Order: sequence, then C-alpha cells, then structure tokens
Amino acid sequence: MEQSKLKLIISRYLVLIIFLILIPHSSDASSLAYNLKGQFILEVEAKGEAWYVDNDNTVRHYLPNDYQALLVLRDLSIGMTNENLAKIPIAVDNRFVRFDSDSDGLDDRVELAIASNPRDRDSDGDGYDDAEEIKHHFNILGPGRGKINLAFRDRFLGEIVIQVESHGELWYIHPNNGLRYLIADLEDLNNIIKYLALGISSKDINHIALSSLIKVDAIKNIKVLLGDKQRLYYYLDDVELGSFPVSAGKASTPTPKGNYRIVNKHPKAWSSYGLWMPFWLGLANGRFGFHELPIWPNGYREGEDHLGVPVSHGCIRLGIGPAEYLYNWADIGTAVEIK
Ligand SMILES: [Ca+2]
Ligand SMILES: [Ca+2]
Ligand SMILES: [Ca+2]
Repeated sequence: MEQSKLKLIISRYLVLIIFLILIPHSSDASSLAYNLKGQFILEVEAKGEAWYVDNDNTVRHYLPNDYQALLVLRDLSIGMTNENLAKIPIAVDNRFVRFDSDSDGLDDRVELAIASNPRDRDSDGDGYDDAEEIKHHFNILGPGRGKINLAFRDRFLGEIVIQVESHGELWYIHPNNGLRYLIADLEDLNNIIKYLALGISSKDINHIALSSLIKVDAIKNIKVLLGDKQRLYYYLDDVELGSFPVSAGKASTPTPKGNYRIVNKHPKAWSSYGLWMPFWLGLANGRFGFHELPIWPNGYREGEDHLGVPVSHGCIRLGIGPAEYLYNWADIGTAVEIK
C-alpha cells in the first residue's frame, strides 16, 4: 500500500518534471514558427535549402531549386482582383528589375501587370516618373493619390497572392516591409530568396513542422522535331493536342537538341541580335527559346514563309497566332523535348 502510494507520487513528480521541461520548449518552438510565418527561410548550415513558412498553419514548404517551387507557391496562393491588388504597395527595388525598357526602375513585367506603359517613364505624362509615383503612393495612370489601403494590405502580410484578372502572376507580400514583389518565374523567386530570406540554423528549422505538400510532375509537354520536319507538337501526357510549323536554327546556328523545361516567359523580349521576340518562352536558363516571328526595330516583321525552314539564330520561331497560343498554354516548368 505504502509502496504503491510512493510510486504514484514519484510518477506524478515525473510527469510534472516532464511537463516543466517540455512546455517551455514547445512554446519556444511554436513561437519560432509563428514569428517566421510568411517568410522565406534558408537553412544556412546545410546546402542552403530554401523553405516558405505557411502563413496559415506555420508548416514549412520545401522549395526545390526548380519549377516545382513555383507550383508549390501557386498552390498556396490566394486569388485577388486587380482592384484589391491596387491597395497593396509595390516594391521599387533595382535588385529585382530584370527587364526595364524605359529605365524608369520598374520591371517591364510589373508594368504590364499594373497596366502602366513599359516604354514610357511617365505613363500619365504628369511630369512624375512611374516609379516615383509608386514609391509615394500616387496614381501612375492619372491625377491624385493611388488606391493604397494599408489596413487592407495588413491582412495579407506574408501571403502569396495570384493576380486572377491578368496572366496569373504571383506576388509575394513581404511581412516586414509590406511591399509586394512579382514572382513571374524561377529567377524572380531566386532573387526573393537571395535578398529577402532569413537564415536559419539546422537546429531551429527542426522546430518548424514539415509540410506534406509535394507537387507531382506537370502533365503538359512539348516536342519539337528539327531537320526537314520543323514542327512543334504539344501534349497532355502522351495525348497530342495539336501542332504548329516552326522555324528553328539554321545550319550555322543550330537549335540544341535535348530535354529542357520552360524557365521564363516574356510577352515581348529583346534579343541581343537586335530584334524583338514577341511571346518569348525561355529554355535552358533563357539562352534560347520559343517566340513569334521576330520584329526588327524598323517595324519589319519576318515573313510567314520562313516557317518550315530553319533560318533562326537557334531559337524556335512560331507564326502569328500559334506563338501567342503556346505562350498562354504552356507553363513555366513545362517539359520540352527537342530532337
Ligand atoms: Ca520600366
Ligand atoms: Ca514606365
Ligand atoms: Ca506620372
């Protein structure tokens, strides 16, 4: 009797000790995850793995260094109308600018997403540059203040938002500075991780629960036949949906054969050969890609009669119509086989 009473006391005591040890720890862990929600984090002691801490349930999502990271973020994103997006201030930060045709400090792709003019520093002609107006919350498209609403913005700090009324652009709303950053492709995401992610130790990261969200491979895929075929086929799994004639690289500048993925998109990219490439879909780090028949700066457009004949510098040219169709159909990450 005495012995069992003692056992009971000891076990209660043990429970209390365990309780005292565990509680502070688990509350530390959960407050760590809570403090990091909506942040990109980088495991600095390992191979620099990147994670995004979910804003809602504080689990961490692995972001592999490929297109799957974008699919994960797209899955987590919240749809938003243009009217509501306009309430959230845009980051004006040179480190994130990759295409800036009018040198106003705003990326062409940001300008297209917000309907300012990517080829005019001052879209509304009021004497103030687009970037200056954005920085000070003025209306870039007309007189007066913009539609910024910080109370609305604060409800979305740390979220990934998808612009549903445009081309499905992703925006990241940084939880610290409250500014939104465009994530149109992997390079944008890499820049966000490079400049905005917080470093974390391997010990600390283990306190943040792991997400089970794993993306399966995309089922869209594209095949291009070179040689005298000069034709592009596009598929869902192995079901052919259609095909278009193309003009790939000429003998002296051949299109490289192999397996690639679409790495970036641009509605009108500029080529180092001195010509415009509408509906650009970049392959292999953007070294070459698909685009519409090019336009020279004097407005001359290469003829449709080039289709079916390999005449390009290595890119795969598509006709007017098919290029825009493929641009809208294909995703960043879509697999491309060239043979
Ligand atoms: Ca610009
Ligand atoms: Ca502009
Ligand atoms: Ca202006």
